[in-house]
Amino acid sequence: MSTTLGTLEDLPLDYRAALGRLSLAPLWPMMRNVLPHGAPQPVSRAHLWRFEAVRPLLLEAGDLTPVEKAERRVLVLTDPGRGEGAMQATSVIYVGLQLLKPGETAPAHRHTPSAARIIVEGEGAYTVVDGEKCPMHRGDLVLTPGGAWHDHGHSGTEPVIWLDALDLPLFVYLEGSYAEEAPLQAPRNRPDASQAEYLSAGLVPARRPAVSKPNRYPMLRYPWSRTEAALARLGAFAAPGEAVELDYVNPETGESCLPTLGFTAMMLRPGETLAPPLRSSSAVFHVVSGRGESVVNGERFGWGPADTFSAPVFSAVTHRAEGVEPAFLIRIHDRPLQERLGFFEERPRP
Ligand code: GTQ
Repeated sequence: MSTTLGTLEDLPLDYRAALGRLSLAPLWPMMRNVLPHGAPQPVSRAHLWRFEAVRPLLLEAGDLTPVEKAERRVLVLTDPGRGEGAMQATSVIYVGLQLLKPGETAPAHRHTPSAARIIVEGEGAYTVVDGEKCPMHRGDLVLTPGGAWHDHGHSGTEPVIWLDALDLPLFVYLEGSYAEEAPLQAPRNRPDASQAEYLSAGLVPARRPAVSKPNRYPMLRYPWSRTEAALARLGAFAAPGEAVELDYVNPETGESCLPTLGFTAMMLRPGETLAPPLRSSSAVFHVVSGRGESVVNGERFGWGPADTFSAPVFSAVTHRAEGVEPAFLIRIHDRPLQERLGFFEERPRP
């Protein structure tokens, strides 16, 4: 049943004025804005950010703005559907490209939103997360969960660039976003948990009864070398057209590695087209290596290494690798949040 609802213009001017004076508004003229029929009507628009176009401007920011004047030297990937300066790529997902030059440090802070980084270019940088020093190599995923202290440093010789993903837009919407600052952390003198405790699937450190406080984020770094090897092995035995995709999870619980954002690593084999169902979640795809093409709601994005593109909620997306090599992508999405709120869904493609 679909009735045509009354409009604001149906109402006498003096009645509308009286409502306004009392900070009131009629629901029915705005009902379909907030409750459209059948599916949400996203404001976000799919977009491709080419790394080779962003990179020179990010390096220029390195000359224009000292890191002390930036705290974090980042160019934000802004959703064209929301106009200039939007601090988000989709409803929930913020992504930005961050530059750290050799010898620079970005001071310690912690904030309510959660973050993760995907390393794009350069060697020698590291992030210290609650005292754990996480090296950053290309393709690594490094978590900084909400409330965790983190600072960045760089002991290499070339600029380092990484992609930040945060659930910042959600926290801003909730009026829950703020940060605290502190001096640089003294890192513990031991390798991060991915190199000391969680080296092999199915093996976790034996739980000691004396350890009373469970660590909610036992592993903060997911080295790309292992992810790529695992994908190659999975792909070797997957049927053609079957998704070769691995979920980044908390190794102790199997749950998403952050509360609101999820991450998967995908391998697209040459010649195969991947056409997942429509999903109520939004996504940002980052190309770790390879070339290919994705079609998002009919819009064609040809991509290569280090490019990033977005897909709003319920997008129809297809991916295809080009050439003879597989392509590797990381998908950032907000399904964990939607599952926690009880409304995540998938629908068949039209
Ligand atoms: O590196 O801590 O892109 O706090 C935005 C906010 C990066 C960071 C961002 C941040 C950071």
